[in-house]
Amino acid sequence: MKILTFTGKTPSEALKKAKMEIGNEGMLIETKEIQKKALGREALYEIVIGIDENELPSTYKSRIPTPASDKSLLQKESKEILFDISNAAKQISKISDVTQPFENKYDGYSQPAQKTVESKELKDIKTEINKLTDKVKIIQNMFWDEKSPDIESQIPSEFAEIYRLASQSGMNREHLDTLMQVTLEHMPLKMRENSATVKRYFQTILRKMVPIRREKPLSVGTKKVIMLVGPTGVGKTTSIAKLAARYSYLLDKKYKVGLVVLDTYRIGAVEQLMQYARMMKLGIETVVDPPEFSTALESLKYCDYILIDTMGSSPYDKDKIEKIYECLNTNTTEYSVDVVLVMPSSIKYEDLKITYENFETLGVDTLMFTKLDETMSFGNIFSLSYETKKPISYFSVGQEVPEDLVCASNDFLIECLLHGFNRSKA
Ligand SMILES: Nc1nc2c(ncn2[C@@H]2O[C@H](COP(=O)(O)OP(=O)(O)O)[C@@H](O)[C@H]2O)c(=O)[nH]1
Ligand SMILES: [Mg+2]
Repeated sequence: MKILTFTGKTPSEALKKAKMEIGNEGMLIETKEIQKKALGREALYEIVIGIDENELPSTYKSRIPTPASDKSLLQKESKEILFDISNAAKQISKISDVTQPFENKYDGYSQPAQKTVESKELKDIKTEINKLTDKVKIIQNMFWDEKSPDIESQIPSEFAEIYRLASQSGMNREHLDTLMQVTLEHMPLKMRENSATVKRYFQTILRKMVPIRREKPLSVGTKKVIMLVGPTGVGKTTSIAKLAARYSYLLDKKYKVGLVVLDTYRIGAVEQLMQYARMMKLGIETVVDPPEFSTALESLKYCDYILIDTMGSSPYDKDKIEKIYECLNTNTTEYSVDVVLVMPSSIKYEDLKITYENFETLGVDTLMFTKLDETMSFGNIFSLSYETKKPISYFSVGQEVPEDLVCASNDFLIECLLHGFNRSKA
């Protein structure tokens, strides 16, 4: 047995919607006025319908939100209680005709016919139903999350699926609450009626919340210098190779690309990039001390794109960051350097934030997230860019050079966030 709710400006409008959605089967359990008519505001009624799951049209079944899987015990309990309610409701309908199969029985503003004299048996059943209804409400609220008392009371059932997806995505709790708040406040009432329209609206809000820096073709005569910074092992060198291949031969226009390796650790660690440079026949310069940085850029001035890889190893990247900072600070060339902070999407939001704070002093322009193929949840990425207001420029979705690189787009990130990473959609 499923308990469904429908809303409308009048009870009969809500009933019409119910009929359109689930046909004539089902039983009217309750009619509530959930919003009083006021100046400039329509009244809002909600009707509660109980329907046997087998009688639900197949098109409707698929739209009923499924609660979180890890709460299966609660689900079971909830189902049993719902079943009890419907059984009790059926008994009442037999005894007193209070709840009726809703076909042709209720089509106006007035409440359903009610016998004035109630038998003791009927009263007992009603009390029982009230108790069970309260229990269902408690269980429904537990499906949301115990930690968010303010938002949970406002979340309508149509939001269940989207709320579950977002809260399982690793998104920061406060961001999720803001997101739900904004969605609830701004969503037109008529869009709230089913989970499909709720989801669409929610996706629109998500898209607007996440900053993205789209790749633009270089305008004539301009050059771009891009430096990848970030912890060791996140995929900077691999990404430099992917970008180098992209700019030098994968785009419509073929650009001249040069590489710089800023080696703050030990000579020899540059070999990985040297190999890529040889394969792609690209100029490459190595910088060990900061004064060499400007010289390296000058010697690659024939290039349209100069890509700078940084490496080094020290606890919390402190020495490395200081050295990079010095290079940027003593840059005497005409080039401004676009600093891209590279981070793996496989670590949780709190760790991403610590990494960001470590590298923030370098004046981060954009964020690049790697290893999207190694994670199932993407709310951490969303939350970091939302929190820092730093746009995302690229995603790395695997180890293969050059193909596993995706230019950032809102659609791609939101798709990952709600449905997981899908290589075919990259
Ligand atoms: N699965 C996966 N592995 C990656 C990705 N990007 C880089 N890697 C791997 O991560 C390891 C470290 O990469 P590297 O570019 O050397 O990291 P760096 O220390 O930041 O320069 C290598 O084994 C790469 O193949 C990615 O998007 N997905
Ligand atoms: Mg490297």
